[in-house]
Amino acid sequence: MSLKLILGNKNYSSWSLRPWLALAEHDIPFEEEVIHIYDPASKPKILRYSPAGKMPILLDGENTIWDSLAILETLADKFPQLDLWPKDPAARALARSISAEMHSGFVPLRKALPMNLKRTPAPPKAGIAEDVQADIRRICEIFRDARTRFGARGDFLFGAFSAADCMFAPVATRLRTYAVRLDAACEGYIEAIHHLASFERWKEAALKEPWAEAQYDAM
Ligand SMILES: N[C@@H](CCC(=O)N[C@@H](CS)C(=O)NCC(=O)O)C(=O)O
Repeated sequence: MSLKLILGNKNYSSWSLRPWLALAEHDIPFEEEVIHIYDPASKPKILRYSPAGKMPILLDGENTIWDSLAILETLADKFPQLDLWPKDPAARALARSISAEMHSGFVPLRKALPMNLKRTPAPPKAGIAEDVQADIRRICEIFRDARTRFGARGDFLFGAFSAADCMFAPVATRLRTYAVRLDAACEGYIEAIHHLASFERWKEAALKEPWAEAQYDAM
């Protein structure tokens, strides 16, 4: 059964990057359609695919799955051989917890440092407020904790590339885009995300997109 991913702009849509990375990094064949999020005419198009009206959306034969984490869970069920979640129960428990934490939290950071792959790396014009600093500290603690406990056999949070890395890849780009100073362990992880062949392909496509969003580009 063929898979199709409906995605927002690759330059800005942090949620869309996550399931795309899981499929692309594992060379799973899929079709994709990018819809310009910030064009008011796009809403009816998105709603034709999903009642939630948000992307990413996965079309899997007769099933429609929306929401980045639900799509990753679906892919983990559908392709168990990929070990999208780590096999070890303790690692799996941590991977699920931090993925859910990323999914439902870090609102100050998300608002202040939006994903913008075209932006030349530099600190945000408004500086970094204390609530955003607190989010950054917690994210780096997550990176260090997972890498120290479970990351020894590879460059990613749990060693091999996993769904947790898909969840944290967008924030890894934000930390670099806004030139946030981090310790060597966190920098090393962010570097590993940027070196993923799939991420490089996503970024190349993002840089070619014609759309610009002044509200984000001004930050
Ligand atoms: N929690 C959702 C959030 C999805 C979301 O907010 N997507 C944005 C793009 S980054 C969107 O589709 N916005 C279009 C709109 O609100 O009209 C997920 O994890 O997929």
